[in-house]
Order: sequence, then C-alpha cells, then structure tokens
Amino acid sequence: MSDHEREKDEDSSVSRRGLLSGTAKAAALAGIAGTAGLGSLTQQAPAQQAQRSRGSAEVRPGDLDEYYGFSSSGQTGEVRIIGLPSMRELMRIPVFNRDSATGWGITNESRKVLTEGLLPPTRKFLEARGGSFVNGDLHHPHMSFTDGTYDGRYLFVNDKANCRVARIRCDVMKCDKIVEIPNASDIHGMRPQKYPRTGYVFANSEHIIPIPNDGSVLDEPAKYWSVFTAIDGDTMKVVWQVLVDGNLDNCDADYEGKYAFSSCYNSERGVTQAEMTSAERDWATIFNIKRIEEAVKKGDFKEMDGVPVVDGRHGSPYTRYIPIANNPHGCNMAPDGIHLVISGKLSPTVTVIDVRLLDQLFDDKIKPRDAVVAEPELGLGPLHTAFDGRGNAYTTIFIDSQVVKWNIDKAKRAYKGEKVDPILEKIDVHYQPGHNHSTMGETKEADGKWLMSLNKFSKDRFLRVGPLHPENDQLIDISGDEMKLVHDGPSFAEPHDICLVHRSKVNPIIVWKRDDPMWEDVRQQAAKDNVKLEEAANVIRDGNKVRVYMHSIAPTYSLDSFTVKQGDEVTVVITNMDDIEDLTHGFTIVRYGIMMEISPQQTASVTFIADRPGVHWYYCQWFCHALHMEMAGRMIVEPRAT
Ligand code: K7E
Ligand code: CUA
Ligand code: CA
Repeated sequence: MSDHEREKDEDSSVSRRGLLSGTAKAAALAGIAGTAGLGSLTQQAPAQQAQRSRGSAEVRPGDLDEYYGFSSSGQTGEVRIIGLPSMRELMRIPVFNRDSATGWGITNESRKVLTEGLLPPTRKFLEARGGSFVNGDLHHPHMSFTDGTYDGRYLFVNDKANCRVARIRCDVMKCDKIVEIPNASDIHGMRPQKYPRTGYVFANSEHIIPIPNDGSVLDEPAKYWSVFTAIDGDTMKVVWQVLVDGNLDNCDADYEGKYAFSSCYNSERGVTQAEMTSAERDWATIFNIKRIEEAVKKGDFKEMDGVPVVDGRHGSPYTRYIPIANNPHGCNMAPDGIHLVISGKLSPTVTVIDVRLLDQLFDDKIKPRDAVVAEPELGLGPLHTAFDGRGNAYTTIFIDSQVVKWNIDKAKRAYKGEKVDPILEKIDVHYQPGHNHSTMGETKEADGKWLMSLNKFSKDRFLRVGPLHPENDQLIDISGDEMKLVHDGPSFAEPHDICLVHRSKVNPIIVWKRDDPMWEDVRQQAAKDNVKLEEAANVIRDGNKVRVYMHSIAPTYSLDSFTVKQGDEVTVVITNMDDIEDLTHGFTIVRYGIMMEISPQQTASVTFIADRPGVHWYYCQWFCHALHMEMAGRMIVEPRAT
C-alpha cells in the first residue's frame, strides 16, 4: 500500500468510526463532501472485478438495446438517452441549456418553450438578459405513468437552478413545455403521480425562502418556508401548493393515488449547515392528495402568486410528519406498492414506511413512528434506493463507495427483534455513488435485470483529461443471486439520475407529422401570408418585417438567395420536405449566430435583426447528401441608406 493509499484508508476509517458511534458528525460531513472519504475500505482490485463478468452486457454491432435510459445531466441542463445494456449514448435532448446542433434557444419554436412559462417578474428580470435563462440544473427525469407503469407519453424533469419543471414529448423526444414554479426556491425532488395516471407531477421547493420573496422579508429566517407543488402534467399548469414545516428534498408517489412523500433534511429550518444538521432527527412529510384536493375545492387555502396554497404545517389535516434519522435524502417507493424507503444520509440507516398504515396515521389512530416497519443499518451515507421486484432493495452508500443489496422482509423481521441480517451483498462502485436505478424499478413492472450506479467520481478509472474528470455510470447485472459489475461508462457532468424504461414502452416517430403543434404559430402566419409551407419559396415584406419561406429537398433549399434591408426583422421558415428516415437538414447563417435543425417533415423558424450588411451565406450543417457542402445560399443585406 502506498503512502497515498494508506492516507485515504485512514481517512475513511476515521469517518466510519465517527459516524457509527453516532457522534462525529463533522467527519461524516467531510466524507459526504466527497474528498476526505474517497478511499473506501473495500475498493481493492476494481479491474479484476470488472473482468470477471465482462461480456454479458455486450450488444453486437447492428443489434438494438433492450432498454432506454433517460439520463439527466445535472448542471449541463439537458437529457441524454442511452441504450442499455450497451451504455451507448443515443441522443441528447436540450432542455434548460443551449444547443448549437439543434438550435435549441435560437429557433422561435424553442424560444417559445423556454419563455412562455416564465412568471412575470422573471420575464422582466430576463428582458435585458436575452429573454430566457441559459443555464439549468436538471436532476430528476421520470416518465409519465398509467396504472403504475410507464406509458411512453412524456418525460418530466426538474431544474433546480431556476425553479422550473419541463416536459419532453416521447414521440419526438423534444421538450414542449417548461413551467416556472411560483413561491418556491430551487425545485429539487420531482415525481409524476403513478396511479391512476400522471396526472399530477409533484415538485419540491428545497431551500426555504420568504413567500412572497419580493424584498419585504430579508434576513428573518423564521419567516422562510417551503412549498410542495402539484403540476397538471397534461397542461403543465400549477394546480395547487402546500406550505410545509421544514424543507423538502426528494419525493415520490404511491401506487394508489392517495399519497405523496417527501424527505426533509432541514426540519430545523436553519440557514447554515450547522443549523441544518443540528437536530437528531428530521422527518418525512406525507401529503394526503384527496384531502388537499377537497381543501382547494372548499376554499381552505390562501391564494399566493395566483396559486391556491393550502397550509400543511404541523397540526393540519393535509400532512403528517414522520420522524426519521438525521438529514434524510432519497425517497423511493418500492414496486410492491407497500414500502417507502427513505435514506438516512447522515445516519447509516434507511427508514422503511408501510404506506398501508398511512390511512390510520391520518385518522390519528396511530402515531407517526408507528408507520415505520424497518430501519436497517447499511453503511456510511446511504443516498438512494432501487428495487428488483423480488423483494430486494439496492441502496447507494456514498462514503463507502458501495451498493448494498438488502431484503425488505428480512429488514422488517430484524426490526421486530428477530436475529436476521437483512444485508445480502455489498458491491464496490467507483466512486461515491449518488442515484442508482434498476430497470423498470420505479414501476410495478420492476424486472430486476440491470442496475445502474451513477457515481460522482471516476478518479483513476479513465484516461486523464485534465483536472475536471468525467463521472462514472456503472452497469451492474442484478439478474442473478450475485451482483456483477459489467461496464464503466464515463459521462460528462453529470449523470445525476436516470430512468430505465423497457423499449416496449417507448414508440418515437421517425418523421414529423405535418400537423405537429410545435410550429402552430408558423402555420397560422403562413396561412395569413397565403404561403403553403410544403412548397414555399417566398419572401414576404410587411413593413420592416420580412418573412422568408423556403422548403428543402436534399441537397437544395428552394431559395438560392434572398435580399433584405439592414435593420429588417427577418424570419426564416424552412420546411424539410424529405420524408426519408434520418434525412435531417440544417440552416446556419454565417456570422449571424443562427443555426437550426430541420428533421424530416419538420418546419423550423428563426427570427433575427439583419443588422450586418453584406453577403452572408447560409448553409446546411447536418450532413445530408453527397452535395451537402453545396446545400447553401446567400442572404444579401442591403446597407441602410446614410
Ligand atoms: Cu440525490 Cu438532486 Cu437526486 Cu443529487 S439528489 S444524488
Ligand atoms: Cu442538407 Cu446537409
Ligand atoms: Ca437536519
């Protein structure tokens, strides 16, 4: 063992002793920050471990994967689609970020999605900043549900950085709605309702803030609050909110449509880390959906920023607070529809709640802790839990760099005092896992085939690429009795969370339908201009507004050139009339910052001020034909008369 390794080892054993004795919180915190605890006690010979089972995940060239993985990208702000088990990245879906290849954030269609759901004060704030946020922090992607399983309609994602929830259409794999959540600080935990369908999308405001946050309350933390939000997934409008004690971290929903759950790590309502970790216990907050809906119906709410806000603080009929060990994090409903698992984070335990007991809890027939049916001790820094549909749970252990497989039933028996060890197996992952996810594991159709561990550090696992490292998405075969690590997958910031969906649930189209709502505005304007988009080669002048309509058939645009005047507001509308699979065109104007994707049968548009005179070539930036280089034309901008 080198000195360096010995040092790491000592570090982690210090934090291990500290946490298990229940005292040295600081040591555990240092470990969770990801540096001091990096060396796990059991991380020897990762290379050998990988070799042992390599091959079972192989998808041969030309073969298709069995699962879609919808992966978040954390602070990159986009969604990535990967195939499982090959771990090949298949596509990227820009959402909160900007994307050069597709023109997300440049085209009129994407700018509408990025701006229409903004609240008026935000809109005003962004006026001098280009009209929309350019960043986002996308943590949690989850598909819409019908009857407890994925239905292939939508993917919902949150933006922690700018308080938004977005929807992605799974027929075209494009984002079509983004809504900003009022009365909230950062939106963190987010889950769709599982039953009877989505339905609601639930979203948590993580940090506590004054409501309204308009400057009338400043450094008075006693007046800060969190809200739980229900969004209508069909309209992407906020339906109601619940004001709670403490804060809200992660959340999930049950399989009966009755309850939603959140973990709270700041029951102290502190504003410093020391305050937020000062209590011995925090809690899980349980939301009674029916009662909240009734409250909204009968008017038991306060309208805040246009939204009915129900008071769910202690003593209210709408919520219950179940005490849980210090600073819990992950909140995962098991596919059995019965067990809710909340990870301890600062405690080496996870807490299991039997949701069948919640009716009695809301009727005050039992006490909050009576709903807890197990609390196994798994290791240092449990974060998130996945399930195999066979009664087992898989919890990521951040500080130990492990995934722990444990049995729910055994954990319940141990909780009752029986001498059984709920832990079945521990496997090393590399390194410091956050989320993990099993195939179909958050649905009642959990199939227990694959588990992905999304690791925050890759350290020595890949070629060096500078101080900034990729992270490491590891694939684990969980189909047998033993977990087998089969693949390392480097991934750029940051594989925060992933949703693993069997391919039978997803049916994307391969060419756009001409009546798609995405370009409805263009359709209406073209009708007014008497232009048929599918045959267009028109330049329509309307004062200083110029609308240029073209269509494209590989390898040409229907207009070789068009002429405008300096200072004109120019809108270019292009319809790709190719209807062959995979034949995408693009449109780029040189030195104008314009770029867009136009996939088969799609219409895309972009508006800009032609403030640079001269000759500006436009060209196709998606390789489409042997004469792709020649797919170009000139925008001629006549100088303003001086
Ligand atoms: Cu665990 Cu944002 Cu899902 Cu991070 S939350 S790991
Ligand atoms: Cu059209 Cu390249
Ligand atoms: Ca706390």
